[in-house]
Amino acid sequence: MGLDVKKIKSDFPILAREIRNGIPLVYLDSAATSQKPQVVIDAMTKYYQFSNANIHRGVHTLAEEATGMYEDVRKKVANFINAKSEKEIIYTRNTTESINLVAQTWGKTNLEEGDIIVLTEMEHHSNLVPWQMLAAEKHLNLEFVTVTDDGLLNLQVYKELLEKSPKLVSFTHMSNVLGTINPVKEMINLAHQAGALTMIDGAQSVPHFPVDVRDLDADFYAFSAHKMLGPTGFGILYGKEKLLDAMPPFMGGGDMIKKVLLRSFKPNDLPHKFEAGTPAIAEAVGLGAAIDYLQALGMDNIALHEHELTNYAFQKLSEIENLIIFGKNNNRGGVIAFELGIIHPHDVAQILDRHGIAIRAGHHCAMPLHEKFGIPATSRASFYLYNSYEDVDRLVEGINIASDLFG
Ligand code: 7TS
Repeated sequence: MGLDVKKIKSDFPILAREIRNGIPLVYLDSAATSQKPQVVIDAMTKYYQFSNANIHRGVHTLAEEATGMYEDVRKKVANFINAKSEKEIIYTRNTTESINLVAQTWGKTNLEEGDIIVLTEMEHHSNLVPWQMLAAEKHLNLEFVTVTDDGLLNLQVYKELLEKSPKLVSFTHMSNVLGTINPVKEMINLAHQAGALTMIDGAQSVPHFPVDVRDLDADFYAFSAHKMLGPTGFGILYGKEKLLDAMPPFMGGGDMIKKVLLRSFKPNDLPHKFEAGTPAIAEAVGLGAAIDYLQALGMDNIALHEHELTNYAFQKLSEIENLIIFGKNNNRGGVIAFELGIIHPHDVAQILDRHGIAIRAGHHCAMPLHEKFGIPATSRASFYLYNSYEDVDRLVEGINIASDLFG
C-alpha cells in the first residue's frame, strides 16, 4: 500500500512551518533526528497533565498509572523488534548510551588484554569511541572491515578478520552517510560461527524498515527514539536475556537494586538492573505513541515508500553536473551524501536553507569514513515517511541554484 504523504505531512505540525519569508519547509535531515507527529506530542503532554508521578515506588493512583504506562511501552518495543521478552529491553538515553553500556559492562567483564573487537570503517563515532576507550583501558586490539569504493563492506576482509577469533563484532545495520544496508543476518551468522558475539547499531534501521532481532539472531541491538518519531533523550538496548543477566550493572543508584547495605548492594532483576535513577518517563510514553503511529502505517509500507523516493532522488541527483554521490549501490536506505563540484558542503546547505530546504553538511559523526574518501565533509539529504516527490524536486531545484551561484 502506498503512503498518503499529504495526509502524513498534516500529522506533523512543524512541517507546516514556513522558513524566512513564507517559504514552506522541506525537511531532509531525518537521519539526524526525525520530526514528531501531533499524537506523540499529545501523548507526552497528556501524561504530564493527568498522570505524572515517579515510577516503581509509589502506591498512589498516579504512581501506579505512570508505572503502567512506562512498562507498557517496554512490551510495545519488545513486540516491535520481536524480542522474546520485555526483560530484554533496556531503556537508555540513546543509541550512544546503549553502546557505551555494553562496552562498560559486558566489555569490561569479558574482555582481556590482546582480545580483538571487529568494527567497520563506516561506523558512526558512537560505535567507535566507546570501543576505543575500552581498548585503551584493557589493551584490546581493534580491527576494521574496509569499505569498498561503492560504499559496501568488504566481506572478504570481514571473513579474514573472523579467522583471528575476535570476541565481539560491532557494526551498523545502515550507514548514516552512505545509506548502505549491511547484510546483517549473514554477518551475524558468520560471527557466531567464529565464536564472536555481535552488537548492531540500529540507529538508522529500526526507524525505517522492519527489524526482527530474533530472526537476525543479534546479541545486542541499539537504537534511539528521536530518529523514529519519538522524543530525544530516550533509547533502547536490546540484549539476549542470558547475556544481560550475566552482566554487572552499568550505573548505580535508585531502582537498579534489590537490597542496599551500607557497604554493598544486590542488583535488581532485568531489566531494572540497568536503569538507575528516575528515568525519562514522558519520553517512554512518547516512544509508545510513535511506535503506534509507525505500526498503523506499517513498517513494510514505510520502507517501500522510502525505497521508491530514494530511487527517484538518486536518479534526479545523478543527472546534475558535478554532483558526486557517495555509495553508489542499490542496497541502500533513504540517505544520500554528495559533493557538488568544489562548492563547500556548508555553502550548499546554507543556500538550500535560504530556499527552505533543511539538509545536513559536515562529517556526520563519521570522520574516519570521510577520511577514507579523502574529503572533510559532504552534504547529506535524508528521507522519511513524510517526504514527497515534490520535496525531492525542491532539493534538486535548490542544488541547481547553488550550482549556478558558484558556477
Ligand atoms: N549510530 C548511527 C548509525 C547514527 O546515525 C547515529 C546518529 C548514532 C549512532 C547516534 O545516535 P544518538 O541518538 O545516540 O545520537 N546519527 C546522526 C546523524 O547522522 N546526524 O546526526 C546524528
